[in-house]
Amino acid sequence: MRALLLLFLLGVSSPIQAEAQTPKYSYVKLVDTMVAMRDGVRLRTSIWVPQGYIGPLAIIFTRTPYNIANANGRFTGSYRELADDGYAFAFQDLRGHYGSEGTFVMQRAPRDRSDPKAIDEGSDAYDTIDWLIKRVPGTNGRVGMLGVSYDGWLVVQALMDPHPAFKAASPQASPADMWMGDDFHHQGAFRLSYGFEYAYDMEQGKVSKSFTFDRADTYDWYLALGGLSRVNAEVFKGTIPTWNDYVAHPDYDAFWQKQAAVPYLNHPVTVPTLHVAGWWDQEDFYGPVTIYRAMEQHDANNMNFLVVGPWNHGGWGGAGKTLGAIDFGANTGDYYRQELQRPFFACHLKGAGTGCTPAEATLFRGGANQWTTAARFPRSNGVTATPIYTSAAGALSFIAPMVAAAADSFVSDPANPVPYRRRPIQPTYGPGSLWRPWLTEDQRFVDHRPDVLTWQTGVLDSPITISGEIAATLFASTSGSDADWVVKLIDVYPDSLPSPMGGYQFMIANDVLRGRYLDSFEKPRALVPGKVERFTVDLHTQEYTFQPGHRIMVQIQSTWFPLIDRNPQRFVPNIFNAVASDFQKATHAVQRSRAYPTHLTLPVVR
Ligand code: PG9
Repeated sequence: MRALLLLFLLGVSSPIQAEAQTPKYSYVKLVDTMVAMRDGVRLRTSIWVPQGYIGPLAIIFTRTPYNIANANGRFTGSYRELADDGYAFAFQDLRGHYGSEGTFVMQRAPRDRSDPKAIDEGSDAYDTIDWLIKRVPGTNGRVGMLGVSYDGWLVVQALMDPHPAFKAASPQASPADMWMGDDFHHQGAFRLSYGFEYAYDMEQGKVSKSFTFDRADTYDWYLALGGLSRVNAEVFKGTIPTWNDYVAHPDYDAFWQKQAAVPYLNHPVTVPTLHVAGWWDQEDFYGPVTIYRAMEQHDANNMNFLVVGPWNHGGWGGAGKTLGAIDFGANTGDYYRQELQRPFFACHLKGAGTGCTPAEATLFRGGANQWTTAARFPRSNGVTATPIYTSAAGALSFIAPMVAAAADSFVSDPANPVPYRRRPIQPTYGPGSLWRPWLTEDQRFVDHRPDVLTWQTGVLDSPITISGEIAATLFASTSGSDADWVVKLIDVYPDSLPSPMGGYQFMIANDVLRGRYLDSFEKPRALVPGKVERFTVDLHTQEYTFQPGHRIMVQIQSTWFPLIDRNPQRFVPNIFNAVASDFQKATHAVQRSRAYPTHLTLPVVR
């Protein structure tokens, strides 16, 4: 009855559908309607309310490119604790996808504020919040937003110029910068399989559809492509706008800089915000931590908080006890949703409880398998930046090398690139795909390869805990004129454990740098064959304990395929235009001498 009344007041004619069930409330779809934005484009929006709830409702709002038709599934999934508390939930298809009008633009750059007619995802969020509080009767006028990944990025866009009724935000796994560290590139290296498959999926039509590969193992398919120039010549034929953008903007130019979130968050934090990230997020780990850190610069009123758990992309929506073969000992996802997310929204949106200000940073410490908190992240006290060096005979040591000249070298062959995960590599989101947990895969599947260099410590006799930023400093050369550097920090489990965990090589930090960006991400340059250069590879942050009985391992390789496209190893101005004959074998050498001490810098907790 209440739902019928609200529907009448909203002035819309869609039929009510009693669909979703949650343990505490049944949610009914109050309305499924088109909401007009400031430029007249209408976005499909649905609102769900709990039957039998007494009192004014706060609104939780999620925008998505992934179709709101089945949004009620969230009430028994990742939103179940929130659903139990009773909210009006609003869901909206963003422009140009599924039920919404307008044009979809991948990661639409924030609008020019001096143009009153301009729109962006932030203005769409603003206009919708305005509509929600004016048109949905019986609410308390407070709106929260949350979402994972693209949906999380849409929360961040709404934070750039927040509506006054926007009272709590949780951007989760939001990308920050698609060239620097999220889905499409990492430090200049193109994420081929994701960049190709996701762009096709989102842009071949208004409704998502996966690319059909004619090979069972996409490693074979991508290798047979030869140079990336064949993608438009033979596959996409210019029809996928995001692919055309990759080709037109191979370097960190204004196109990518304008899209990156951080410069637009350069104002005091006024909306309490809970950022969420997973240490083993295979898509967007760089983003949430970067956005948290940027907003923290403007958080005089302590409204900005971070949670990082032992999760892959969105893993906090499930139990979160295991990821791949790794067992974290407790249901960390349940803990997050119940103990952090639920109280945060209840406090800010309903004035209930004390969850408004969680710890500044709540971090799950893998290895020790426990939650910790920090007053700052990265921590400013109790951590020493400690170099660990590559040494002779595959040793990894806290003692700097003393030899005058020494190096480890390998031949990197673009015709035989190192797979990033065990083959066959299924389409990213295809049936049986092992994409989601791949960052936890046992790295033994490649460590015997001649093009993967490995160094490890002896067995540790006491724990080593790290917390904060990890970086690799490589003194390296190539016989070619361009090279990629992939660095992996690994926890090697004791051999005494039962199989498959005995000797398991668990990667805890990793990333890639495309050598041509040695001096500048905007202006690539050819490397001088044979010249030793200093390359810094950002391995981002971790909170982790290497336990006694374990070893610390570092691997360096130059290919990670087809996660990362192959570097031709001969400098060409734009790798997206490369043809098969541009690719050549090269010998790479990683130095380990007094003058050139290749090392990782670990944030060791004292
Ligand atoms: N990782 C996905 C994505 C987000 C934003 C842009 C492009 C891709 C996602 O899971 O939504």
